[in-house]
Amino acid sequence: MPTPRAAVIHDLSGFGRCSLTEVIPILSVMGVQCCPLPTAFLSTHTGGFTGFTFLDMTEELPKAARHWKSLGLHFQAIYSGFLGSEEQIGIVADFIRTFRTPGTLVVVDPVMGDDGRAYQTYTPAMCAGMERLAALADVITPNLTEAAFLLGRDYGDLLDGGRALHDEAALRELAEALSLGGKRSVALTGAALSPGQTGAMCFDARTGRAEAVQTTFVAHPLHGTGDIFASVLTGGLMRGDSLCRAAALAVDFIHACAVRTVDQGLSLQEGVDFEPLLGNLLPRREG
Ligand code: PXL
Repeated sequence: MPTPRAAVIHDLSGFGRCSLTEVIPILSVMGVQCCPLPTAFLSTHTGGFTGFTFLDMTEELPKAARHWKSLGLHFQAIYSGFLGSEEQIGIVADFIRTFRTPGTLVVVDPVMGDDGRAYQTYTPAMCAGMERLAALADVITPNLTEAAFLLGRDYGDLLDGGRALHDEAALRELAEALSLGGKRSVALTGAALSPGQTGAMCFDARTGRAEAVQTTFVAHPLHGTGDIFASVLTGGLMRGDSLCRAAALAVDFIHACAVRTVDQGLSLQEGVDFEPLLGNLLPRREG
């Protein structure tokens, strides 16, 4: 079988483990060839750092896409995450329209913020644009903050003052509401059915059903887990796993990485210590 190929549209942050420094190793170990389109180069990620550098790659993206088109490249998946400017919304949307074929899997991780707040480099216009980009996706992977932004709801109201946090029916409704009437699949991250758990609520557009996947919650500040989740999910879907199975693999992997990160005593800035555990994602041997 030829190695499947994915166009991965995320930033490259030099230190702190997120985006392309997670996306590429994870998809590679899962048997996918990654073709990166870096949206920006940063010295570090923006969570818990000040003074980071930021090189906006907006002008390069259409040029690289045109070159790829001239080469006749095809992608089994297009997977986008953190964007560097408002203009990139339209550029990534054009990329999807240009390269999508009937079999292409389009995953949009609508990276915008966490804990009720937008990330430092995200403007309100970018958040509004992300909703339009996400409308093109087969699968989206918002956290609860991004879910609130996509639905145009107040984060506090969405969680019903915290009550919705551990309410399976409320989380199921949220995932369904994000599916645009069942047209796209949703893996809503940070969905906890009880205080000691965490995981995802998955609405699968193929079955029309929502199901939760859960693991034990590791109470430690972690950065870059959303990128790990969406990357493992994309790798799982590309090798034919169902949404729920791919999400369960992602949730279990993040749990193992979180335990290791705590054991190593790493700070929020360092990100999640995932590299020694990449072998957990190797393709399963049948028989
Ligand atoms: O993990 C999301 C993310 C991606 N890229 C950069 C970030 C963040 C979150 O803070 O700062 C640069």
